Amino acid sequence: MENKKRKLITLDEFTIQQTRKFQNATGELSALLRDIALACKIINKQVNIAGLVDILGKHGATNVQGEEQMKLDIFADETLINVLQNSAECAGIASEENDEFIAFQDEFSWNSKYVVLFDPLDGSSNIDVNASIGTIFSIYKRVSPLGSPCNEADFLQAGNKLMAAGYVIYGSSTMLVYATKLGVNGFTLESSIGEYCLSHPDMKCSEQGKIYSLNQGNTNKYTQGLKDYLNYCMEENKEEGRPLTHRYIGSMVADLHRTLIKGGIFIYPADKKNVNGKLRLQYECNPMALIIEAAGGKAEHGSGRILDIEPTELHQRTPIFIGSKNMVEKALSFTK
Ligand code: P6P
Repeated sequence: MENKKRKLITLDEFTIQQTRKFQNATGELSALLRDIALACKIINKQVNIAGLVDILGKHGATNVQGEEQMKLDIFADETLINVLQNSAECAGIASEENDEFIAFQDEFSWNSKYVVLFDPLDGSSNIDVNASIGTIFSIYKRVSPLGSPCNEADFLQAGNKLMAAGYVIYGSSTMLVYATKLGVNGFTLESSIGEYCLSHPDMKCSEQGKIYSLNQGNTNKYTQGLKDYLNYCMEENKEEGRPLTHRYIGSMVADLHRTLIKGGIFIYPADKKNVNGKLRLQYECNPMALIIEAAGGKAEHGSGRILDIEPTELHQRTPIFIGSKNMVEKALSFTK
């Protein structure tokens, strides 16, 4: 019999196949991923036509971080909230764009097993210059009792309790990448059929890379150890393949997606201005840390794993050194 042509595997088909690997899985996590994927298809449509409709530019408000909200930020946030509110699997959400978490107040949601945290449109300051931006999400199983609204404890779980995490990057193509303890898989949106199709099975972050990524404009605020590491990256050493290449898009999703695909290290350290770093733990650093660790990389805050941080506040920040295992270890040997 002739070989069957390789069939397109959609996100739904893939997550259902994955569910079968867990004995007592019920398919609820697959359904939740499908809901998030739907919300991001809706966001993707707006992102792609952002230049044509009056959705560019500033919304005229600031979020809990004091950052100016872009109109697309708000659209993305509201889209995710609306879709997840109607999901059978989500009890509530927390978002970069909202000061407090939102516990959905209907009996159906009270019996839902999961909560979702997200940065609805990371890198949104890049929207007007058409650079890649993205949605980042974390999925936790509730610790609060079913049959009642979710509560703060559900949203303050350490990253090592994550059930799944992922991102959608709105770039030259739209890709959804998500991780569970089974590994990391990437899906490219085939717009003509409206399906995310498996394009990057079993993604791995190489142990070594040639790219370092951080905002070098902040160098005068960095510690001496980090300055020494930057000099090491820029030093000529042919045997060790240096100088390294510097790439920085200023959009975490885009910088981390490149790091996952090509290897490298991404750093957003603490500095004199951002004493705890700039990036948020619960919906930027933890989800990316799960993905990179599940792909064989490393994600540290300077003296331990990002995923082991016990959160105390919803919007707390953390320094982050993330990417190829050997590069993270080398960087930390300078900064510790
Ligand atoms: P800086 C975008 O605003 C963001 O939150 C991340 O996506 C990105 O990695 C970082 O901030 C860029 O920060 O200070 O270099 O502009």
